[in-house]
Amino acid sequence: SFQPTHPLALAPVTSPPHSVDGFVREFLRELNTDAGVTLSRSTVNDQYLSLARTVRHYLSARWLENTRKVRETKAKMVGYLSAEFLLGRQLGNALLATDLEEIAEKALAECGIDIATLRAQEVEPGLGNGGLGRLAACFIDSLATMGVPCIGYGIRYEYGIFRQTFVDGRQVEQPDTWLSLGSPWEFPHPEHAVQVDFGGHTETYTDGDGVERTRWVPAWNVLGMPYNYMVPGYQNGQVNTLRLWSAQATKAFDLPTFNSGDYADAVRAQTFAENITKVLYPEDSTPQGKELRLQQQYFFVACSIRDFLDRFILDGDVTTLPERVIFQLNDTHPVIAVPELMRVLVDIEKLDWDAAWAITKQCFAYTCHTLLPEALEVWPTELLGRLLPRHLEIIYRINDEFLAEVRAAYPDDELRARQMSIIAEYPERSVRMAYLATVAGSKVNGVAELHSQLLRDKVLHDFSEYWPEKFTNVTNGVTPRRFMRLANPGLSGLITETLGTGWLTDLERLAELEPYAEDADFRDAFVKIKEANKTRLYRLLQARDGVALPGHHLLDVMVKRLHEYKRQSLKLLHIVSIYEQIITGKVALDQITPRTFVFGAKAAPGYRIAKETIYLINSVAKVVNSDPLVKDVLKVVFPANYNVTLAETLIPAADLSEQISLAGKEASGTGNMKFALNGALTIGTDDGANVEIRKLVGDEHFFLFGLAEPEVAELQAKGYHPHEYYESDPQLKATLDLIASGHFSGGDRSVFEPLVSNLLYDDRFMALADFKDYAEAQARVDAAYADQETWARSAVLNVARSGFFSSDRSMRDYIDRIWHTQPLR
Ligand code: RUG
Repeated sequence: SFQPTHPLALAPVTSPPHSVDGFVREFLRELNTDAGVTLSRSTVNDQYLSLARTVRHYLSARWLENTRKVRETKAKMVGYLSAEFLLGRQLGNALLATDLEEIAEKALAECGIDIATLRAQEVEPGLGNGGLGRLAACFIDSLATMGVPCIGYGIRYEYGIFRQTFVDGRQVEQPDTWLSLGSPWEFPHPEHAVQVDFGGHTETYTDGDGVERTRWVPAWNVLGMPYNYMVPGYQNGQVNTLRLWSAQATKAFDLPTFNSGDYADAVRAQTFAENITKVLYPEDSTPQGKELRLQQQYFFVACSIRDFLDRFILDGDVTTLPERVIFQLNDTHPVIAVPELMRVLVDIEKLDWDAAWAITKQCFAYTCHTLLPEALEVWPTELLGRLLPRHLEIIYRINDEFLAEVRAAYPDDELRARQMSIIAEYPERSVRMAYLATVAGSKVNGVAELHSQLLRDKVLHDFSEYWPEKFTNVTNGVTPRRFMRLANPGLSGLITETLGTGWLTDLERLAELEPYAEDADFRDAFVKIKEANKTRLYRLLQARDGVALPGHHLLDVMVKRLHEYKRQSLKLLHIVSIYEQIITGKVALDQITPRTFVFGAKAAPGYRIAKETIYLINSVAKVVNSDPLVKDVLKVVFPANYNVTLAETLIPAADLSEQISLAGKEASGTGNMKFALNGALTIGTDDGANVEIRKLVGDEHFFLFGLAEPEVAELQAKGYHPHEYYESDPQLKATLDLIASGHFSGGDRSVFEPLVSNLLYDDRFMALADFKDYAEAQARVDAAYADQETWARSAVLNVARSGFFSSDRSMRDYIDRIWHTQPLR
């Protein structure tokens, strides 16, 4: 390695001074020398980029020091492998982590700049779909805050989750060009590019020691280009790394072809390679899309494993790997890492199979995030074998050895062996990635108590019987730095005034707020903050979407991905039901609790029913919002493009949090935690982490409704007939009839017929079965909201009793139960 001689180069790297003058100097230097403009000629974007780079300077010294320490002390690291990291905006978090908020604001004000304008300039990196990706972002924030060495590995998608627009009420996807105005938070390292192979065939050969070996003869390859991001801990001087990979062609440009005039062909290899990291989770309903997705998965884990070995196993002794890393598999997307590590250890490092398998089993742990069978990935062996022939061979051998163990443990139970096989034979021969992860992983965890129990009892039942000690639960959590301190400065300020500092990194301390639920002054202050948060939201929605909202309504919010199991349609039935009762005179206006309903949801581009549901929500909103009869009591708004940035303004304003999935379908949910921590009350089913929220906040501060999971299973078994609910419940009938009548589609009865029929004759997620109970629970919400004092008391108690849902606690659980890593001293 390079040995510097200059004394300055030998001294530790230092941060710029923590002062307004120091900050101004750094900022202007960035503007002048990096952006190459003077302040007076600079654009808002120049200023934003320079501000971001300035803040980066304050993190760099600690980052370099951290990395050095991890290498030197050979500390065991968490390698968090995730196809998604839904980071949200970086500037606010970096200013908070470095304790530079005030200094930066003053410094910019002295330059004549309002920092709020620059904050608004940042485009969030949308490198995730929803809960799973946001969870990964919360986890790396917590690990940095706890000083636990971690490297996050993922994909630098050129286009993240699509930007949702509505055209005549229908979702239209636009590309998310998050990189187009510059990306000041990343550090590209082309010199550390890694080659990743695909295709071809395998062959056997005998090595110099007479050992028979296999080698992979790939057909093509691409380069993985790393981009580093700093992951700062909260005001603790710790900075971890997130390393995202971008695909590039090995030979990007063919000059002779270009010179011959075939310009398109000259860059064909480049276009082909770059497609791998072009978009987040491309449509997988076509065979091409599926193949691309497998390419993405292999691409990023192959880069990451190579990178970890090169970077941290400096003496080349790969047998020490389990002492240096635990790779956490965030869902099945990175599971191809298992055969990849085996390939590296056996084919390249020349370990014998058993030694390699012993190492591999210690290096992985697997988190499952779902119970829906369709979300458990399987790869046809035809595809996997064509793209990764050596990996398929390795998977077959892992499976053979595993099934031999199973057969030995359960002689005469061939059915069990078949059920547990990593290879499924029907409807086509394929690899069950969740089973592979379970066989290889040292631990398998679900993400909430109920989910982990259902994993053990149902989805992975045979495995949990065979390896009971392998299974554990870690309930999800969210980072209070972003979702309280940054998103809700008002409430955070009140908590700090009341409890002093320290609660942001020790969230169980929120319990100390409990007595203040009885303190009228505290409740008053709390309510005023909620009102101010609503005003802030309404201003934003006015500016962003042109909607004007009344300040005094109960704010009822349902924000999450659009999926049938989450049951946005049930929420909609409730809204239409109230509306129907008003317009038919069944209830008087003065009996209605004025409510504003907010939806935020993206539907997967190829998910037809989900997109139709969006259209129905927008159509109902249009009719309800323009009906003078209900104008004082009902509003329905659906701001387009719900993302982390919007969540940060929406959640702190909400009164009511809608968590209404069919019991047994939502693995955990994390939005539910964010709402409770910001003082919204939950209306919810006994599903996912709702169960734990309800237990902690108490039944009287939570509106429970709906079938419990065993009841769902029972109803399913005996045969569910949704139209029977329609026929026996006049209000449900009237509600569905109103939708079917064309009332929300300009009289055209055909528009929503497929949605209505789907509910009446299929209704996979039992919205009709839960409708009545849901409407009754909503009536309890109205009654509770009528007593503002009691409501405020409940809201305060929701905050006080939700400290458990910090992602710091989740990380402690992972460390104790799975990783066994230590914080850096
Ligand atoms: O749907 C789940 C949520 O319930 C959960 O809170 C979140 C984080 O654990 O993960 C979501 N998820 C599940 N995202 N993708 C999947 C299926 O692979």
